[in-house]
Amino acid sequence: PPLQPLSDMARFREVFKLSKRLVVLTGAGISAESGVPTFRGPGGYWRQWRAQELANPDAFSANPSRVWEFYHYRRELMATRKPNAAHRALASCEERLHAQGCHLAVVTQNIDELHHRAGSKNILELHGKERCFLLHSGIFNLDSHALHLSCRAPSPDNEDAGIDVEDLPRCQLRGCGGLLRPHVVWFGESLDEEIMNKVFEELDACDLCLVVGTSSLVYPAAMLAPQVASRGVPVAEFNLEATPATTRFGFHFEGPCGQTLPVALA
Ligand code: BJW
Repeated sequence: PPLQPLSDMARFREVFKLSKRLVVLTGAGISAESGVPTFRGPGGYWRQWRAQELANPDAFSANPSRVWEFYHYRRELMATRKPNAAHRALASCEERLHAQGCHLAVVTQNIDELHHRAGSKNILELHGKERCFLLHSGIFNLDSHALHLSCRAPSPDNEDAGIDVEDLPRCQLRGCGGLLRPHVVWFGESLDEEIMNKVFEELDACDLCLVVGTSSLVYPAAMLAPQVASRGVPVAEFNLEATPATTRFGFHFEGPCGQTLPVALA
């Protein structure tokens, strides 16, 4: 693999024009220009905690109220944010390729649903969905359940509300009453096997892969694009900075992806 990836846009566009199956792997950075904080960037704190300190099952067991407040805050924040030029470039590229009998899949680590709202159709979500809850492997949509937390404002500036565990969102099916949790994949938890199988099918068949706005630090997502590169398929990274995976890729485009991606996929 090249040690110094190319940042030659004209060269990338030649490769892009010949490709028939694209996979675009996205991370929190693609939503940064929409105003959604990334995990490891400067806005990665909520109250005094880093997101990764709350996005794990131990944090939920120890303090379900705090973790619920954190997700409630993010859910409300995401609902007010809009897809940006990078999400839109992917959606219109998918539509264009589809009309030509070609194919584009978005594999996202994000739970913000901004790809859906931009109009992307072929989306595989690795880490779950912000709006759903989970219990006993049943999935509940937010709309169909009263959310007791809605009367509180879990601002980053507030103290912990210390909500009684009985008052947290509960399963309303057949008198179950169990404590619901956000339907997301936390550290130490396995990713959905069915989704991973579809992701591997897409990656095995692709002839071009884009990696957009991810630090490539969190596994197994971080290994996907390097695996594609190791079978000789061109991979292009779009990020504000180099990542631990950059040297594995053929192309690297530095800068806000809301600016670089629309040019790359025009
Ligand atoms: C821009 C930009 C702009 C900004 N334009 N760019 C192998 C080796 C080592 C460890 C492990 C391993 N396998 C498993 C592990 C353990 C663990 C792990 O990876 N730990 C590492 C930290 C070392 N992985 C797991 O536990 C995973 N499960 C698993 O592997 O199961 C099997 C297993 C079980 C038990 C034991 C062992 C194995 C699960 C991982 C789940 C991650 N979940 C979260 C929360 C999801 C829900 C939620 O949103 O709350 O997913 S954590 C968080 O990180 C979230 C993200 O999707 C994920 C990745 O972050 P992402 O998207 O890359 O964001 P950032 O902030 O890190 O980066 C943003 C990037 O954008 C930066 O590079 C910026 O420069 C860039 N950027 N603005 C372009 N405008």
